[in-house]
Amino acid sequence: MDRSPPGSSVHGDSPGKSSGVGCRALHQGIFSTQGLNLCLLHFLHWQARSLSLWVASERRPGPQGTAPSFIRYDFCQVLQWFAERVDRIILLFDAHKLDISDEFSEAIKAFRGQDDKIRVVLNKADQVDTQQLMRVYGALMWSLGKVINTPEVLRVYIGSFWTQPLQNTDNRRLFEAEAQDLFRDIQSLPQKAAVRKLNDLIKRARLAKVHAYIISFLKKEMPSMFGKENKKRELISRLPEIYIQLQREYHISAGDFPKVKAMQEKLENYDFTKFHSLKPKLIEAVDNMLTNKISSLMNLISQEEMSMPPPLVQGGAFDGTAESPFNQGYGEGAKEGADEEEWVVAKDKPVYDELFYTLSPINGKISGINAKKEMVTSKLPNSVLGKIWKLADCDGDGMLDEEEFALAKHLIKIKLSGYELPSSLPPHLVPPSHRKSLSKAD
Ligand SMILES: [Ca+2]
Repeated sequence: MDRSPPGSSVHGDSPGKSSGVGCRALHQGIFSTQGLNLCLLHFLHWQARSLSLWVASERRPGPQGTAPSFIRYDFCQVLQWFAERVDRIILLFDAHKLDISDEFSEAIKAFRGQDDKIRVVLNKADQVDTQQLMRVYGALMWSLGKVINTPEVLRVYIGSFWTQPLQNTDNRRLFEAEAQDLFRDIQSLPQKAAVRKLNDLIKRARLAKVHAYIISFLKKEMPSMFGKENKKRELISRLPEIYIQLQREYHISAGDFPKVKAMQEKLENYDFTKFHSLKPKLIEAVDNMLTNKISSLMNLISQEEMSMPPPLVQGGAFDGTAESPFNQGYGEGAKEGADEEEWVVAKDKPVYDELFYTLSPINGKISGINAKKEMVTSKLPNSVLGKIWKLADCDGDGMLDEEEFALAKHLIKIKLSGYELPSSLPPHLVPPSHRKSLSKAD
């Protein structure tokens, strides 16, 4: 079995070397797990600054349904190699046949230590109804919780990521919002790439330090004349104790040490007498870097980003719908009526007017107290009603005129239909009689 990292053969140039512009799906490879058909890897790679890895739970048979014959590497090691180098790992699951196989669990375990890079997509969610979808979502979170260790709740994007008509349109708005969230996440990756690389450097520096402690300890323990082989064997079997001793002596957490078993296997092949002794000056230099230099580098990164914000990912799914009526939320909720000449609230105003005159207006305006009596019947929480009040009372006189009241009712309707309220009143919602006074104030 070929255990060398797949860097040159699979991926061509290392991510750091190539220089592309914009986002391109550069590489698409098919890998198989040991004897188990395969997972699909899909790499997004842009601007030499970030790299995404997609792993699908999908398995495909080899030619004519036979097992693929090109199994020549340790699949989990391949995944691990990529996981260390990418900015984002996206796991895809199908909502209509949720199945986390043992192989897929193993693959996820290969991402250990990179858990914070993992995002999950619950795909083809349009093929089940809402009730099933909720059950599948719960089951997925439960299963993933057992294999992925993150302090935060794992982000799962629900949607239907293909171009076919939706089978079940109940959750269309949810799918669109989720897709936008996912795109925004991917788009912002280049901004975080520099910080991530710096974090990798810190991780590696700490590993190198621990390595130096282990190696120099083994060297120190070796006899100068006889019994070298016996001593070596003894030291290898005592490695777990040695780890604990070094942890105490140098105040290093156990998590910074390499895995005992892998280390024991590797040590078999070395002559311990040829190891170097500990060089305190070098350790000092690493410590100095970790405590002082890194923070100045961090400052440099934020300065650089302020003077020249890194470009967002463009192309592919990121192009197209942004400026069209099919952009998410276009013409819906608070944006309804944005491109109409008539005030959108006017449609339902006769109904609102009738209500208005039951609230004892004085000089064409109702008081805050009377407006409140009516508005709380919506059962919206006071925090939301307070926001609506602020938006609706355009002139800020603490009372609502006929139009302001209609606007308040319109905003309540928007909120009750499940849309978000705007943070400030968009021009098309400003009541006609208030438009002039507002523009004068400008
Ligand atoms: Ca008012």
